[in-house]
Amino acid sequence: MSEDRILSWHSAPSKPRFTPPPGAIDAHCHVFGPMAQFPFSAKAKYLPQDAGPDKLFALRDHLGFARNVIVQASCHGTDNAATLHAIAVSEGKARGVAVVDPAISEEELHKLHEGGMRGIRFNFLKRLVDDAPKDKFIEVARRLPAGWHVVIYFEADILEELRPFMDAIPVPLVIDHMGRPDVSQGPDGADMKAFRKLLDSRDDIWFKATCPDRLDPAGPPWDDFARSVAPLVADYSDRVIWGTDWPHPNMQDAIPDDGSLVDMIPRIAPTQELQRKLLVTNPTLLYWPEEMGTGS
Ligand code: 0GY
Repeated sequence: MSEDRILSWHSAPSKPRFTPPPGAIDAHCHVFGPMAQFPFSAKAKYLPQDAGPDKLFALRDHLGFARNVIVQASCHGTDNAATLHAIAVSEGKARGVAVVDPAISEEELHKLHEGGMRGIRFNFLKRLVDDAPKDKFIEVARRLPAGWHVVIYFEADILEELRPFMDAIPVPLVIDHMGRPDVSQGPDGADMKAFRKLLDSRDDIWFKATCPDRLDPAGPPWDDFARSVAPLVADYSDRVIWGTDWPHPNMQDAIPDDGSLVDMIPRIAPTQELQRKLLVTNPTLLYWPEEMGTGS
């Protein structure tokens, strides 16, 4: 294995003190490769070491989770084979979010649905993708299979610029990592205020209360993240989901202990009712809606 391939995950994460409720879903994680079977995209902006489904599912069990939502990582471009493979070998315990060429046919979208995908992701981070064509994204968002949603990944400084684009998407939106606010500003800071305004503009915008490791430069125990995010989870408790972000793409310098990430959950969702919504009810509604009797 080449030394140039990035290792971004903790080799021996601690056992969390917090026990997730039965049926808990890690709703934001990825797989990388294995490269020999699923080569990375020629356009990949990072070249990670293999982090396949066996490792992901071992971590799921170690952390006390029941299921995963696997988000296609940018290093695999628009070839979803690695993610589909992971879903296929999960024994029904994973579903996914795809990244597609906006020119994808209805037939291919249907195949992705059959393979367990329930949404597509639009990535606006310049360090991860070469282009993000808004008009083409809107076009494909208009012809997604029934029940699908769009996941959007952007940084706080382009939230306002993206508002007309997001307004034009006719299916539910799920915002990765809350649009990466500066959590050192606190719960009433400009970034959190702008994000709340976005959530208030539509009742079908969901978000991931994820990635203290990415959003809180002070590092563990991620106090700024906890104090900024807890009020958001309390105020929008029916629209928030959670995930580890394993294998933490690109996090070479501050690789988080996944057990410590799980121990953040009671700090942002202090009651059992909030924990159930965050980890079970809300992600089930998005990814296994047939279990809620609301769709397929
Ligand atoms: C994340 C964040 C990142 C990477 C990706 O698809 C990806 O490569 O999502 C990042 O580098 O910020 O959510 O996994």
